Amino acid sequence: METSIQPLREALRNAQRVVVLTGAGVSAESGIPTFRGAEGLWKTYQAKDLATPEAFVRDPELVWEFYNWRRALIGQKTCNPAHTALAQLENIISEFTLITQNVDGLHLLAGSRRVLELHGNIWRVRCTRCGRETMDRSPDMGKRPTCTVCGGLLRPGVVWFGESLDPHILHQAVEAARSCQIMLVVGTSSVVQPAASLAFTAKSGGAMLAEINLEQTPNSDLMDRVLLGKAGEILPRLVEGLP
Ligand code: BV8
Ligand code: ZN
Repeated sequence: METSIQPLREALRNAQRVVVLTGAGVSAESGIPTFRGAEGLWKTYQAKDLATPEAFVRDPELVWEFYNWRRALIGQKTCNPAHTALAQLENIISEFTLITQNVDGLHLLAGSRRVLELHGNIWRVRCTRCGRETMDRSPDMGKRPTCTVCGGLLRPGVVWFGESLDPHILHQAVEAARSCQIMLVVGTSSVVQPAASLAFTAKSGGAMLAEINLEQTPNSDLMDRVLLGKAGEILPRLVEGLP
């Protein structure tokens, strides 16, 4: 397993089709808590009580309290050098796709254009009665926000555990993974499906895989290169000097 940055930079220099798959670690240096790990959200809160459709049916006010808290937090944060480096990388690769599990919208804020938000976006809300979706950046949506069209209860526009991903977005992600030459897997614990299996899709399509993370993950063995460290330090160094 190769651990130096230079061979990966050289490979990127010669690549036409690159996919980057990101997770919460990319936003950690912006001050947004990750989900797993010592200080992860799921250490303090139970995913099944807050991020499942059953939880929302049982106690929508509790679920909204959790999302309002995260909205207020994320609303005060901005992109970090990892997001910026990925936006720069897109400018020098002819076919570039950024697949993110993050719901914070920071890749778009940093200027990334082709972004597939696999798990939705925390600023999106959807009516549980008429299905209407809107963007709403209020930090506090209240305890029981309702649809302005039909009065139905609104829910966060994110994908919860046990829910299917948007098939159109997932299809694009799978196609990009299948046909890429290089996949960078950055700041994800690689345990949530189907996102984690996109690395297998890329590998079986012949791509070179590289992981950037503070630590090894269940997918590390699949990688051609593993760069251990902070995304906000490694990615700017990687992109520096390209093309
Ligand atoms: C689905 C909501 C079909 C949004 C989230 C058994 C086998 C296979 C699958 C399953 C299974 N049991 C259950 C499932 C399905 C389940 C799943 O995968 N569960 C796992 C946990 C076992 N998946 C689903 O339910 C998905 N849907 O499969 O549909 C279906 C339909 C019906 C019934 C069954 C199946 C839907 C998944 C969506 C879940 N939504 N959250 C929100 O409010 O945010 S998940 C949550 O985890 C977040 O969305 C997040 O995006 C996602 C992934 O987490 P990561 O981003 O990887 O973050 P994590 O904290 O884990 O890791 C951070 C990493 O960063 C660490 O590795 C750390 O070392 C690193 N790091 C930290 N700092 C830095 C860093 N790296 C670099 N630099 C740093 N500075
Ligand atoms: Zn409605």
